[in-house]
Amino acid sequence: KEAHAAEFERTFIAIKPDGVQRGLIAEIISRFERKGYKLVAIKLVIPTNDFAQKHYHDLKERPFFSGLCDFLSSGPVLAMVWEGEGVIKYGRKLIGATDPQKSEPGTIRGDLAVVVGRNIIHGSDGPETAEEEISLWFSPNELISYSSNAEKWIY
Ligand code: RTP
Repeated sequence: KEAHAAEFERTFIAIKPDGVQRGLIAEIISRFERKGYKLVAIKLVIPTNDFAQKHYHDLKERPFFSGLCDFLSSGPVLAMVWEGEGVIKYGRKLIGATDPQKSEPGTIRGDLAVVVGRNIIHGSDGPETAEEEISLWFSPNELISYSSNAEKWIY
């Protein structure tokens, strides 16, 4: 039972329009699934530019901000919430460094992306942003709590 509190850690993961259009949804989901994390919310959405600006509000002052928001709102984004012990930090590890030129082989960006402006996936960078991003993208009733027999193998 104690394990449940740890499992309850949740992070927001989004496959950006380039990842969706390149047909990488299954590949990316499969890496989180095989690791042993649990999918608790998922939907395909085309965010408005306003919404993209909200999502990236921390980067408002950066020179690439408007291009980034235009890009995020340019097509379908697969928004997800993944749950499990250490999922925020380890999710970032599965994803790899922001710049695909620097991400290690074996990571999602290292294996599947080339340039920083088209790095196919987003993952929350800490507990506060995870909470903030989950509540921006999902309403509480879209987050599914469930247990399965496999749970005895998920720590
Ligand atoms: P993410 O949240 O997407 O995992 O990325 P991050 O925190 O590692 O990187 P951050 O600095 O928050 O940047 C967010 C996204 O902005 C785009 N970016 N473009 N020089 C550029 O053109 C540039 N730098 C960053 C990337 O798509 C990055 O994921």
